[in-house]
Amino acid sequence: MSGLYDMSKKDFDRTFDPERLRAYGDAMNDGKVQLSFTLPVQNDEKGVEAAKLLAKKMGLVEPSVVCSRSLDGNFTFYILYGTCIHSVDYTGIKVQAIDTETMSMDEINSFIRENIGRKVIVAGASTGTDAHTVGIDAIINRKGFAGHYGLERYEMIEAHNLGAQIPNEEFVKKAAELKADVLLVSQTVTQRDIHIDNLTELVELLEAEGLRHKVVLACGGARITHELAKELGYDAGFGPGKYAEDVASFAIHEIVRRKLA
Ligand code: B12
Repeated sequence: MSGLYDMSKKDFDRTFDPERLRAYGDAMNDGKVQLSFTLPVQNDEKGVEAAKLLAKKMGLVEPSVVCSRSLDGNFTFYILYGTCIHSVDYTGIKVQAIDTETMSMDEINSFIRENIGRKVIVAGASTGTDAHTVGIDAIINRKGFAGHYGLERYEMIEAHNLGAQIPNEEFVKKAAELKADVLLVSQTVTQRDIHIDNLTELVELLEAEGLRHKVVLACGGARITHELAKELGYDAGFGPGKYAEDVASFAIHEIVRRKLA
Protein backbone atom coordinates (compact mmCIF):
# COMPACT_ATOMS: atom_id res chain seq x y z
CA MET A 1 0.00 0.00 0.00
CA SER A 2 1.58 3.31 -1.05
CA GLY A 3 2.93 5.50 1.76
CA LEU A 4 2.71 2.70 4.32
CA TYR A 5 5.45 0.87 6.14
CA ASP A 6 7.02 -1.79 3.91
CA MET A 7 5.53 -4.99 5.36
CA SER A 8 7.94 -7.15 3.39
CA LYS A 9 10.87 -5.85 5.46
CA LYS A 10 12.23 -8.33 7.94
CA ASP A 11 12.28 -5.74 10.70
CA PHE A 12 8.60 -4.89 10.24
CA ASP A 13 6.93 -4.18 13.57
CA ARG A 14 3.84 -6.37 13.78
CA THR A 15 2.14 -4.01 16.23
CA PHE A 16 1.97 -1.33 13.54
CA ASP A 17 -1.72 -0.70 12.84
CA PRO A 18 -2.56 1.71 9.99
CA GLU A 19 -6.19 1.86 11.07
CA ARG A 20 -5.09 3.18 14.47
CA LEU A 21 -2.05 5.22 13.54
CA ARG A 22 -0.37 6.84 16.54
CA ALA A 23 2.60 9.15 16.93
CA TYR A 24 5.99 7.42 17.15
CA GLY A 25 8.48 8.48 19.82
CA ASP A 26 10.79 5.65 20.84
CA ALA A 27 8.58 2.68 20.05
CA MET A 28 5.66 1.76 17.80
CA ASN A 29 2.31 3.07 19.09
CA ASP A 30 3.79 4.88 22.11
CA GLY A 31 1.98 8.08 21.06
CA LYS A 32 4.81 10.35 22.22
CA VAL A 33 4.58 13.93 20.96
CA GLN A 34 6.27 17.26 21.48
CA LEU A 35 4.17 20.40 21.60
CA SER A 36 5.05 24.06 21.85
CA PHE A 37 2.97 27.17 22.43
CA THR A 38 2.98 30.55 24.09
CA LEU A 39 0.67 31.63 26.89
CA PRO A 40 -0.01 35.25 27.78
CA VAL A 41 1.05 34.70 31.39
CA GLN A 42 4.12 35.18 33.56
CA ASN A 43 6.79 32.49 33.69
CA ASP A 44 6.06 30.88 37.06
CA GLU A 45 4.65 27.66 38.59
CA LYS A 46 1.07 28.68 37.87
CA GLY A 47 1.91 29.20 34.20
CA VAL A 48 3.55 25.75 34.00
CA GLU A 49 0.41 24.19 35.50
CA ALA A 50 -1.76 26.08 32.99
CA ALA A 51 0.38 24.74 30.13
CA LYS A 52 0.01 21.15 31.42
CA LEU A 53 -3.76 21.50 31.83
CA LEU A 54 -4.08 22.83 28.31
CA ALA A 55 -2.00 19.93 26.97
CA LYS A 56 -4.21 17.44 28.84
CA LYS A 57 -7.27 18.99 27.21
CA MET A 58 -5.56 18.44 23.85
CA GLY A 59 -5.38 14.69 24.54
CA LEU A 60 -1.94 14.37 26.12
CA VAL A 61 -1.56 12.19 29.18
CA GLU A 62 1.18 12.90 31.70
CA PRO A 63 2.47 15.98 29.89
CA SER A 64 5.73 17.36 31.20
CA VAL A 65 6.94 20.89 30.63
CA VAL A 66 10.55 20.59 29.52
CA CYS A 67 11.06 24.27 28.74
CA SER A 68 9.41 27.49 29.85
CA ARG A 69 10.99 30.74 28.70
CA SER A 70 9.82 34.29 29.31
CA LEU A 71 9.27 36.15 26.07
CA ASP A 72 8.66 39.30 28.06
CA GLY A 73 7.07 40.01 31.41
CA ASN A 74 3.63 38.84 30.29
CA PHE A 75 4.24 36.06 27.76
CA THR A 76 5.85 32.64 28.25
CA PHE A 77 6.88 30.06 25.66
CA TYR A 78 6.46 26.36 26.63
CA ILE A 79 7.69 23.08 25.20
CA LEU A 80 5.97 19.95 26.50
CA TYR A 81 6.31 16.21 25.96
CA GLY A 82 3.51 13.76 26.54
CA THR A 83 1.60 10.76 25.28
CA CYS A 84 -1.15 11.56 22.83
CA ILE A 85 -4.08 9.23 23.32
CA HIS A 86 -5.55 9.79 19.87
CA SER A 87 -5.07 7.75 16.72
CA VAL A 88 -6.22 8.16 13.11
CA ASP A 89 -7.29 5.73 10.41
CA TYR A 90 -4.56 6.14 7.80
CA THR A 91 -6.26 3.75 5.39
CA GLY A 92 -9.32 5.99 5.09
CA ILE A 93 -7.47 9.22 4.28
CA LYS A 94 -8.10 10.82 0.89
CA VAL A 95 -6.12 13.86 -0.15
CA GLN A 96 -6.11 16.03 -3.22
CA ALA A 97 -2.56 16.04 -4.53
CA ILE A 98 -0.89 17.22 -7.70
CA ASP A 99 -0.29 14.11 -9.77
CA THR A 100 2.18 15.56 -12.29
CA GLU A 101 5.59 13.96 -12.03
CA THR A 102 8.31 16.51 -11.34
CA MET A 103 10.88 16.77 -14.12
CA SER A 104 14.42 18.19 -14.08
CA MET A 105 15.24 21.63 -15.49
CA ASP A 106 16.64 20.06 -18.69
CA GLU A 107 13.60 17.82 -19.11
CA ILE A 108 11.31 20.82 -18.63
CA ASN A 109 13.17 22.85 -21.27
CA SER A 110 13.00 19.92 -23.72
CA PHE A 111 9.30 19.36 -23.01
CA ILE A 112 8.55 23.04 -23.76
CA ARG A 113 10.60 22.95 -26.97
CA GLU A 114 8.85 19.82 -28.21
CA ASN A 115 5.29 20.46 -27.03
CA ILE A 116 4.86 24.24 -26.84
CA GLY A 117 7.49 25.47 -29.28
CA ARG A 118 8.10 28.85 -27.66
CA LYS A 119 9.10 30.26 -24.30
CA VAL A 120 6.49 29.96 -21.56
CA ILE A 121 5.81 33.33 -19.93
CA VAL A 122 5.46 33.33 -16.17
CA ALA A 123 4.48 36.28 -13.95
CA GLY A 124 4.74 35.95 -10.18
CA ALA A 125 4.24 38.15 -7.15
CA SER A 126 3.45 38.28 -3.50
CA THR A 127 0.12 40.04 -3.72
CA GLY A 128 -2.13 42.24 -1.64
CA THR A 129 -0.55 43.56 1.55
CA ASP A 130 1.81 40.59 1.86
CA ALA A 131 5.42 41.76 2.07
CA HIS A 132 7.06 38.33 2.25
CA THR A 133 9.28 37.88 -0.79
CA VAL A 134 11.41 34.85 0.09
CA GLY A 135 8.85 32.28 -1.09
CA ILE A 136 8.22 33.78 -4.52
CA ASP A 137 11.95 34.53 -4.91
CA ALA A 138 12.69 30.87 -4.13
CA ILE A 139 10.53 29.85 -7.08
CA ILE A 140 11.44 32.57 -9.59
CA ASN A 141 14.86 34.09 -8.89
CA ARG A 142 17.75 32.67 -10.87
CA LYS A 143 19.65 31.30 -7.92
CA GLY A 144 16.55 29.54 -6.59
CA PHE A 145 16.40 27.92 -3.18
CA ALA A 146 17.99 25.01 -1.34
CA GLY A 147 19.90 23.87 -4.44
CA HIS A 148 16.91 24.15 -6.80
CA TYR A 149 17.41 26.76 -9.52
CA GLY A 150 14.60 29.28 -9.98
CA LEU A 151 12.54 29.75 -13.16
CA GLU A 152 14.71 32.66 -14.38
CA ARG A 153 17.42 30.11 -15.05
CA TYR A 154 15.23 27.99 -17.34
CA GLU A 155 16.14 28.58 -20.98
CA MET A 156 12.57 28.01 -22.20
CA ILE A 157 10.85 30.09 -19.51
CA GLU A 158 10.56 33.87 -19.49
CA ALA A 159 9.99 34.60 -15.81
CA HIS A 160 8.93 37.95 -14.37
CA ASN A 161 9.15 38.48 -10.62
CA LEU A 162 6.93 41.47 -9.92
CA GLY A 163 7.88 41.62 -6.24
CA ALA A 164 5.80 41.99 -3.08
CA GLN A 165 2.73 43.96 -1.99
CA ILE A 166 1.42 44.00 -5.54
CA PRO A 167 -2.29 44.88 -5.61
CA ASN A 168 -4.38 42.31 -7.49
CA GLU A 169 -5.48 44.91 -10.07
CA GLU A 170 -1.87 45.73 -10.87
CA PHE A 171 -0.93 42.07 -11.04
CA VAL A 172 -3.71 41.33 -13.52
CA LYS A 173 -2.81 44.38 -15.63
CA LYS A 174 0.87 43.45 -15.74
CA ALA A 175 0.09 39.79 -16.50
CA ALA A 176 -2.09 40.88 -19.43
CA GLU A 177 0.64 43.21 -20.75
CA LEU A 178 3.20 40.41 -20.55
CA LYS A 179 0.75 37.93 -22.13
CA ALA A 180 1.64 35.59 -19.29
CA ASP A 181 0.75 31.93 -19.65
CA VAL A 182 1.27 31.20 -15.98
CA LEU A 183 0.43 33.36 -12.94
CA LEU A 184 2.12 32.57 -9.63
CA VAL A 185 0.89 34.09 -6.39
CA SER A 186 2.62 33.85 -3.04
CA GLN A 187 0.73 34.29 0.22
CA THR A 188 2.51 34.01 3.55
CA VAL A 189 0.38 35.96 5.99
CA THR A 190 -2.78 34.02 6.85
CA GLN A 191 -3.89 35.98 9.90
CA ARG A 192 -7.65 36.56 9.89
CA ASP A 193 -7.78 34.56 6.64
CA ILE A 194 -6.45 37.54 4.72
CA HIS A 195 -4.93 35.14 2.17
CA ILE A 196 -8.37 33.69 1.40
CA ASP A 197 -9.84 37.13 0.72
CA ASN A 198 -6.89 38.17 -1.38
CA LEU A 199 -6.67 34.95 -3.41
CA THR A 200 -10.43 35.03 -4.00
CA GLU A 201 -10.31 38.64 -5.17
CA LEU A 202 -7.65 37.76 -7.73
CA VAL A 203 -9.75 34.95 -9.22
CA GLU A 204 -12.75 37.27 -9.42
CA LEU A 205 -10.71 39.95 -11.17
CA LEU A 206 -9.30 37.46 -13.68
CA GLU A 207 -12.80 36.20 -14.37
CA ALA A 208 -14.13 39.73 -14.83
CA GLU A 209 -11.34 40.47 -17.31
CA GLY A 210 -12.06 37.23 -19.21
CA LEU A 211 -8.55 35.98 -18.44
CA ARG A 212 -9.04 33.19 -15.96
CA HIS A 213 -9.49 30.39 -18.52
CA LYS A 214 -6.51 31.62 -20.56
CA VAL A 215 -3.89 31.16 -17.84
CA VAL A 216 -2.51 28.57 -15.49
CA LEU A 217 -3.07 30.00 -12.03
CA ALA A 218 -1.13 28.68 -9.05
CA CYS A 219 -0.56 29.90 -5.55
CA GLY A 220 1.90 28.96 -2.84
CA GLY A 221 3.08 29.67 0.66
CA ALA A 222 3.82 28.05 3.98
CA ARG A 223 0.16 27.44 4.78
CA ILE A 224 -1.15 26.85 1.25
CA THR A 225 -2.31 23.36 0.29
CA HIS A 226 -3.33 22.05 -3.10
CA GLU A 227 -6.78 21.33 -1.69
CA LEU A 228 -7.27 24.92 -0.49
CA ALA A 229 -6.02 26.28 -3.82
CA LYS A 230 -8.51 24.15 -5.77
CA GLU A 231 -11.33 25.24 -3.47
CA LEU A 232 -10.49 28.88 -4.20
CA GLY A 233 -10.53 28.39 -7.98
CA TYR A 234 -6.77 27.92 -8.59
CA ASP A 235 -5.28 25.18 -10.73
CA ALA A 236 -2.76 24.21 -8.08
CA GLY A 237 -1.31 25.10 -4.70
CA PHE A 238 2.26 24.55 -3.49
CA GLY A 239 3.50 24.54 0.09
CA PRO A 240 6.84 24.09 1.82
CA GLY A 241 9.26 21.70 0.17
CA LYS A 242 8.11 22.65 -3.32
CA TYR A 243 10.47 24.22 -5.82
CA ALA A 244 10.64 25.74 -9.31
CA GLU A 245 10.73 22.36 -11.03
CA ASP A 246 7.52 21.26 -9.26
CA VAL A 247 5.53 24.28 -10.39
CA ALA A 248 7.10 24.32 -13.88
CA SER A 249 6.34 20.62 -14.43
CA PHE A 250 2.74 21.15 -13.39
CA ALA A 251 2.28 24.35 -15.43
CA ILE A 252 3.63 23.05 -18.73
CA HIS A 253 1.53 19.89 -18.58
CA GLU A 254 -1.51 22.04 -17.80
CA ILE A 255 -0.75 24.35 -20.76
CA VAL A 256 -0.59 21.35 -23.10
CA ARG A 257 -3.61 19.59 -21.56
CA ARG A 258 -5.77 22.73 -21.87
CA LYS A 259 -4.28 23.68 -25.26
CA LEU A 260 -3.38 27.16 -23.94
CA ALA A 261 -0.44 27.67 -26.31
C1 B12 B 1 11.27 36.64 6.94
C2 B12 B 1 9.93 36.92 7.58
C3 B12 B 1 9.46 38.22 7.53
C4 B12 B 1 10.19 39.35 6.83
C5 B12 B 1 9.92 39.25 5.32
C6 B12 B 1 11.09 39.73 4.51
C7 B12 B 1 10.97 39.35 3.09
N1 B12 B 1 11.62 40.14 2.26
O1 B12 B 1 10.32 38.38 2.72
C8 B12 B 1 9.53 40.61 7.49
C9 B12 B 1 10.35 41.02 8.70
C10 B12 B 1 9.35 41.82 6.58
C11 B12 B 1 8.20 40.04 7.97
C12 B12 B 1 7.10 40.81 8.22
C13 B12 B 1 5.93 40.31 8.77
N2 B12 B 1 5.71 39.05 9.15
CO1 B12 B 1 6.91 37.57 8.77
N3 B12 B 1 8.03 36.10 8.76
C14 B12 B 1 9.19 35.89 8.21
C15 B12 B 1 9.65 34.44 8.50
C16 B12 B 1 10.70 34.54 9.64
C17 B12 B 1 10.25 33.67 7.35
C18 B12 B 1 9.40 33.56 6.09
C19 B12 B 1 10.25 33.02 4.99
O2 B12 B 1 10.99 33.76 4.36
N4 B12 B 1 10.24 31.67 4.73
C20 B12 B 1 11.11 31.01 3.80
C21 B12 B 1 10.39 30.71 2.47
C22 B12 B 1 11.37 30.07 1.49
O3 B12 B 1 9.39 29.77 2.77
P1 B12 B 1 7.92 29.86 2.12
O4 B12 B 1 7.45 31.23 2.05
O5 B12 B 1 7.07 28.85 2.81
O6 B12 B 1 8.17 29.38 0.62
C23 B12 B 1 8.29 28.03 0.20
C24 B12 B 1 6.93 27.37 -0.09
O7 B12 B 1 5.88 27.76 0.76
C25 B12 B 1 6.70 27.66 -1.55
N5 B12 B 1 6.07 28.90 -1.96
C26 B12 B 1 5.94 30.08 -1.36
N6 B12 B 1 5.30 30.95 -2.13
C27 B12 B 1 5.02 30.32 -3.29
C28 B12 B 1 4.36 30.73 -4.43
C29 B12 B 1 4.19 29.83 -5.49
C30 B12 B 1 3.47 30.27 -6.69
C31 B12 B 1 4.71 28.53 -5.39
C32 B12 B 1 4.56 27.60 -6.52
C33 B12 B 1 5.36 28.11 -4.25
C34 B12 B 1 5.52 29.00 -3.21
O8 B12 B 1 8.00 27.64 -2.10
C35 B12 B 1 8.97 28.07 -1.15
C36 B12 B 1 10.15 27.12 -1.25
O9 B12 B 1 9.78 25.80 -0.93
C37 B12 B 1 8.32 33.79 8.99
C38 B12 B 1 8.47 32.73 10.09
C39 B12 B 1 9.00 31.44 9.56
N7 B12 B 1 10.04 30.96 10.15
O10 B12 B 1 8.47 30.92 8.59
C40 B12 B 1 7.53 34.98 9.52
C41 B12 B 1 6.03 34.95 9.39
C42 B12 B 1 5.63 34.44 8.04
N8 B12 B 1 5.67 36.36 9.50
C43 B12 B 1 4.57 36.57 10.16
C44 B12 B 1 4.00 37.83 10.41
C45 B12 B 1 2.78 37.84 11.30
C46 B12 B 1 4.55 39.00 9.90
C47 B12 B 1 4.03 40.42 10.13
C48 B12 B 1 2.51 40.59 10.04
C49 B12 B 1 4.58 40.89 11.49
C50 B12 B 1 4.08 42.24 11.93
N9 B12 B 1 3.20 42.22 12.91
O11 B12 B 1 4.46 43.22 11.36
C51 B12 B 1 4.76 41.18 9.01
C52 B12 B 1 3.89 41.21 7.76
C53 B12 B 1 4.28 42.26 6.83
C54 B12 B 1 3.42 42.16 5.61
N10 B12 B 1 2.75 43.26 5.27
O12 B12 B 1 3.33 41.13 4.97
C55 B12 B 1 3.94 35.27 10.63
C56 B12 B 1 2.73 34.88 9.79
C57 B12 B 1 1.66 34.28 10.65
C58 B12 B 1 0.46 33.96 9.83
N11 B12 B 1 0.07 32.70 9.85
O13 B12 B 1 -0.13 34.78 9.18
C59 B12 B 1 5.18 34.31 10.56
C60 B12 B 1 4.81 32.83 10.31
C61 B12 B 1 5.92 34.47 11.90
C62 B12 B 1 5.12 33.97 13.08
N12 B12 B 1 5.36 32.76 13.55
O14 B12 B 1 4.29 34.67 13.59
N13 B12 B 1 8.29 38.68 8.08
